[in-house]
Order: sequence, then C-alpha cells, then structure tokens
Amino acid sequence: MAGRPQFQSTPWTNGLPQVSPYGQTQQLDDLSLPISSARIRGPAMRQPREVTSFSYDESRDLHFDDSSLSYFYLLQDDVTASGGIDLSAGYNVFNKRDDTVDEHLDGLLLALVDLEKRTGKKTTGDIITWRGIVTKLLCLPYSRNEGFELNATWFDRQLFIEENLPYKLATQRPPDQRSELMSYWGYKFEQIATMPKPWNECSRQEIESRGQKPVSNTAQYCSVVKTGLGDVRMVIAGEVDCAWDYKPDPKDNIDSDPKLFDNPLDHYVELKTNRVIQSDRDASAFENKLLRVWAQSFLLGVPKAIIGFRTDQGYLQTFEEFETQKIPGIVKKSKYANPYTTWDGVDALAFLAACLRWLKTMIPKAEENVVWRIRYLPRSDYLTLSKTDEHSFLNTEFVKWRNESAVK
Ligand code: 0WD
Ligand code: CA
Repeated sequence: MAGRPQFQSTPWTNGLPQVSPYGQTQQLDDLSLPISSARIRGPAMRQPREVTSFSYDESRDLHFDDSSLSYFYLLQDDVTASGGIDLSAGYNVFNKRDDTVDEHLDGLLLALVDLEKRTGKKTTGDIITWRGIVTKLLCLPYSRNEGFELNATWFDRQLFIEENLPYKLATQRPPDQRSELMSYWGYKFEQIATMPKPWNECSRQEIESRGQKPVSNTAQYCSVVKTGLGDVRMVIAGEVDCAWDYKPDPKDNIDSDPKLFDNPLDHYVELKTNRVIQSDRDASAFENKLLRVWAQSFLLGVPKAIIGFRTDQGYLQTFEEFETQKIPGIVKKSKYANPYTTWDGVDALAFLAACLRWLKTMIPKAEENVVWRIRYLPRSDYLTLSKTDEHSFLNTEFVKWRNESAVK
C-alpha cells in the first residue's frame, strides 16, 4: 500500500476514509459518530415480520389484542361531493392525550411478556425500541435541525433504547394555536378515514355517523415486528393507523404453505395529512415530508400511505395513495427536488446500518442496567454517547419476568 494515504477506518464505514466536509481526515473518537460519513453501504435488510400486536384503549389501558385496530373507509366521492370535509370540526372537544407522561417502553415490554408467556420463548433481537426512535436515526443525515436525546441500556443481552422525554419536554417550543389546530387536522383525518371494524361488519348507521364522536388520540394500535439491518437485528413496535381491508387471523396462517402466508403487515396503512399542492414550493416541501413517511412505513413493513390533502383552512379536498417502496424513486426523479434538502433512502439506510452497529458495539454489553445517553445537538455532525448514573428505565414487570422465567 506504499504511496497511498493511510486512512484510519472504523467498523462503521465499510473501511472507507473519513473525510470531513472541510476535506480533512477526521480524528475518530468512538464515543461520537460522524453523521456525514458513517455509512455501511448495501446493508442486508431483513423483511419485517410481525411477532405480536397490542392496543391501548380510550383510558390508555393496554390490551394484548387488536381491539384498537381501525379499518380504512373513505370514498373520494364523499370528499368531493361535500366540497371539502372540515377537519376543524370538533376541535373544541378534542380529547388529547397528555404526552408529558413518560411511558418509557412499557407497552412494548409488556406485550413481549405476554408473547413470551404464550410461546415460552424469549424474543430474540439485538435492539428493542419504538419505531419512532429508529425513524429519527434513519432520517438524521437529512434532518439536522432538531436535537434529541435517547437512553440506552443492556439487559438480558439485549439493548433497549427509549427517548429521553425530559430533554424533549425541556427543549420543545410551546406549541402555538395554529400548530395545535394543524395536528388536530391529522387526528380528525384519521377519524373520518377509518371505521372501528372492517366495513362489511359495519352497519349503515355506524358508517354514516363516523366523524360525530369527539376525536381522541389516546387509543392506539401497535404492531411489534422483528426486522434487521446489516448485522443488527431489531424488535420494533410502532403505531399502525389502520388496515386497508382486514387483518389476517394468525391461526389461519399456522402450517400454511409459506407461499400462501397472508402477511398482516401487507394490510397496514399509514395515514398523513398535507397541504394541497399549488406551487413548486409546496411540491418540494411535500416531497421532503414523503421521505419521512417512507422511513416510518418502511421500518415496520407498511406497504402504503394515504395522504389527505387539505387547504390552509383545514378542508380536506382529496386523498391519494402512495406505495411505500415507490416513494424514494418518486422523490428522486422529481423535478421539484431540491438537491440540498431531499433525501436518498439508500444513503439513509447506509447511515442507519452504521449507527446501529456503532450503538451495539460501543455500549459495553457486559455492563447490564447501566444507562447510556445518546445525544444529538441541533446542526452538529455527531451523535455522542455518554454514561450516566441513572437507574434503568425498563419496566419492572418485564425485568422480573426475564429474571425469573426460564425463557431462553
Ligand atoms: O415522546 C413520546 N412520548 C413518544 C411516545 C415518542 C414516540 C412514541 N411514543 C409512543 C406513541 O404514542 C406510541 O404509543 O410510542 C408508541 C409507538 O409510537 P411510534 O409508532 O414509534 O411513534 P412514531 O413513529 O414517532 O409516530 C407514529 C404516530 C404519530 O403519527 P404520525 O402520522 O404523526 O407519524 O404515533 C403518534 C402519532 O399519531 N404519536 C403520538 N401521539 C401522541 N403523543 C406521540 C405523542 N407523543 N408520538 C407519536
Ligand atoms: Ca399517521
């Protein structure tokens, strides 16, 4: 290798040189990950597979079933005929969940206890977390304006990661009336676009009266999937807005020919709202948002997103279906794409693979129950790791189950 510059390579870069935006080779400190250069190119992606699911009801109580799963039901004609559906309707009676309550990973961990009691097997995977956390990491190379903090801890040879909620609460700007209303439009759209049962099980009265009850964001349905990227396997749970048609009964899949396997994930839909597109600028903003939608849906294996387009006054004008796997291509080919702000899904995944491997290898596996802080400061180029003296954030019932049961 004489004559060639020697680069110090790390396991998180496929051995590629670390070049800073200023053209210098960076000094790598393993407790910080350089976001602009950490990449593992072409990481193998495991097909996500649902292992269980759970529901929060209107009182935020947990049920290890699909009771809070909704079903898509919205006709283009109903939207057009009305001249636009008012998404502000019922705003004064919005039943908003208190999101300052720190639930940690409780719902997910208790769903794993339920699953493991039923199967008698420990749920395998290197990293266990909410989908929203992985979305943040996947989007990070292209989303540098917001800081965040995560907590991570090894327990029972698995790495658990949660959001550090106190940081979020301390740094988020107080929401103004306009943004509160706009987030209500999103929940109202979810309400008018779905039914609590598959449509063929709904009475005409149930269909016609939907949208009359106060909107609430307390009830949620979450899917828990096993997935993986590169050499890191993950168990992630995320909210699924609705099923397109129905959710297959797992019993019907037992012993069935793998070719006939009716994958529950194939039936899921992500719902979003966006401003109607009237200018190149609107189109460009929408495409930036689409890549977020892609990241979120892709991670759980949700095959489609339905976007409701609304006016600035909050009237739903139309809706459109997007296939998750086509989104990166749509954005890449678009004439509206702004080269400085748009994303590249392949590159985002290469970063995520490097980031996951970094977390898995740099946080000492032998030090169980020690809480590490993962930090991202707005606009910096590094994710950093530091040890805290905090107590584990893992649900005590989960810890007790894993410590006392014989699941392996
Ligand atoms: O900061 C918190 N307290 C967080 C709580 C941050 C992230 C998640 N969560 C909770 C969620 O409420 C849910 O129970 O974790 C669980 C799993 O969520 P996820 O699927 O991992 O979350 P994410 O992918 O970030 O968001 C999915 C949806 C959002 O829909 P849109 O269309 O905006 O992506 O989850 C909802 C929201 O509807 N959601 C929340 N709802 C109320 N309060 C919150 C929140 N703080 N965060 C996400
Ligand atoms: Ca949504």
